[in-house]
Amino acid sequence: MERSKDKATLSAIKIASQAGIKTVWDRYEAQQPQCGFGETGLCCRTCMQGPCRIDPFGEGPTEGVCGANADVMVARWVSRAVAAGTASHGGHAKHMAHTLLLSAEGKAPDYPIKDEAKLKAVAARVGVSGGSTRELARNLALKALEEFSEKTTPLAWAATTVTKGRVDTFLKLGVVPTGIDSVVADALHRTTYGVDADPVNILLGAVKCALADYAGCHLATDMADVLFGTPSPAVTRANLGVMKQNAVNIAVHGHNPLLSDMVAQVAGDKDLNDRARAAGAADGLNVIGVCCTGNEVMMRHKIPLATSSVSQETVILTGALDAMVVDYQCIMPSLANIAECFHTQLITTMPIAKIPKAKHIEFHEANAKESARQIILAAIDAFKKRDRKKVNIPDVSTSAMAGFSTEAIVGALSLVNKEDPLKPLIDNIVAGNIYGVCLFAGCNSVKVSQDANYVAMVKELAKKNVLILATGCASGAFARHGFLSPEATEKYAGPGLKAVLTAVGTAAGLGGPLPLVLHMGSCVDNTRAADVAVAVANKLGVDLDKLPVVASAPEAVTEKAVAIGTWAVAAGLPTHLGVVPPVLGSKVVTQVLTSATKDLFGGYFIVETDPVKASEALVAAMAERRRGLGLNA
Ligand code: BF8
Repeated sequence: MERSKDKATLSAIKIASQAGIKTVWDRYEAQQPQCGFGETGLCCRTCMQGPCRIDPFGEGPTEGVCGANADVMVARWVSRAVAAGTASHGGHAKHMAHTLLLSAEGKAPDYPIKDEAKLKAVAARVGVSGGSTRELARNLALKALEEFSEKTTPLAWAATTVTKGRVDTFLKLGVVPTGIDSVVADALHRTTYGVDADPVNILLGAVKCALADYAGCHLATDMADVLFGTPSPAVTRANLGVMKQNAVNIAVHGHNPLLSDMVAQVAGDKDLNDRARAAGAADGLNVIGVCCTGNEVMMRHKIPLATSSVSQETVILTGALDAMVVDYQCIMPSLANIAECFHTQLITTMPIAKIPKAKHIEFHEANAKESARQIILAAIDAFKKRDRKKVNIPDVSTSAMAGFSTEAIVGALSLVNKEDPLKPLIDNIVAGNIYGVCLFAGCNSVKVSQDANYVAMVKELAKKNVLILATGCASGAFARHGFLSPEATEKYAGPGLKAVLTAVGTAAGLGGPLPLVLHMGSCVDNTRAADVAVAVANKLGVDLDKLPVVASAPEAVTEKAVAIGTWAVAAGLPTHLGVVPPVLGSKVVTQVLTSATKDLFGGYFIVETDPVKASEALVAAMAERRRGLGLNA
């Protein structure tokens, strides 16, 4: 299997193999064959009487030492993965809320409220009031922090952001989350030794937890917009070619814009750029993004996106990266070993995410600019040790337009119809010019040829006039392959979709179409796409499970992706996975996830590794919804 479809990634892999440096692809090969029990979810290590395993072909024991059968083992894995994902998004969101509180109390002067309109809109939505901006921000931060405690009322960030129909469904099924952290704890409790042994009940608990994940993601997005501004479309570039030979290259990698936005801001400082030049970097400082935090600064500061996810090591392999600055989540520990082969300084910044051999510069919100300055000075120091003979930056980059927040999309549509911005979108869905909407989300997996599924599926769906939205590393994949551009619309969109994207793009003053794929941000920003769908559903007076809207994670990897996929299904969306999750060992769990959830929530998982067949399945799901609405299919 070709390791990647991305020329820049392939070039970096070649450098690694010539130098005898092991990358994620080599480590994956070294793991082959991977354990068949684990691959089907039939390995249990919950207690110390194990490990227990069940033969998926029915030979040997059919239950573990405690009596847990295949269904219980697999359901437990799903639930614990969702809980870990929820804890991650929740931790990110809580960090933002604490910083908003510090900002409101005047204890974090580097984080002023940048978007008062968003502050007011979010506060009004969740029922918070306050006189001055600071008072309002303080009350909103306190309300946000309450979302993590045990509550007796539904989470405000879930209940106020979905349709009434969804709330009714969640109430009926007993899956209304009542405290992000307490729901995570509940999921861990019920799946520990000797608690919940009913696989369906465990899975309903997982859904409840996933809905708390949705609230956490939404909260993180709202807080980021309040503190850093709501994104609007901006053109920048993507892929390894954005690194500069004659600059101090600093990569920000991870998730929370609290760190990356500050590094991006401080990198504009004249004194620091002069210091970089004095060290021999004629072009000064060059900040580049990796993974989700790369998406955050791409949208708000036009910081170019170097790469994402599975190819994160390649940025160091160019030999031109002076500092890799990380916060938390999706950061491979291998970065430390790869950095050691070069002059690159790996810098960890968060107390919960240290890596042996990295330099730890703890990031403090109270003096964030000073923390960012220390980080940049460390990068300049590392630059002085750069070995020019090892520099090999692939000359590969593409133009990419990013930053289609919900507000930006509605704003663009309002240029077509000022009184009723959603009308053009709905009219075009009704007329079939837009057949449906597909949100691409999730990661890049070493288990498939990097980006192959994304590239094949976007072409298939675009020619069928499907409007494409993207977040996270999905948007990174599309950026690196040129799909976040008007040229891609000209080349790949079906006639109806092209006409709509051209009409809106022209009205927005672009002089041509909108990009083929609308980049909506990082993984927590999947809730921006949900907001658009909810607004359309409310306007049509139907629930989300009636809309021709689908989701796809063609290369899902992380527990966070499991949490997001689960809430997408609970929100009523047919949701495609292009990598088989470890659930096939249980007929019950497989049946619930791919079929029974359709009766309960309207949404369901479609597992299909072939990208063309996956596209056909998603189009079929949209056709079913269109027929249900009485539209041409
Ligand atoms: O949260 S898409 S590899 S970077 S988990 Fe991670 Fe997956 Fe990328 Fe962002 Ni999302």
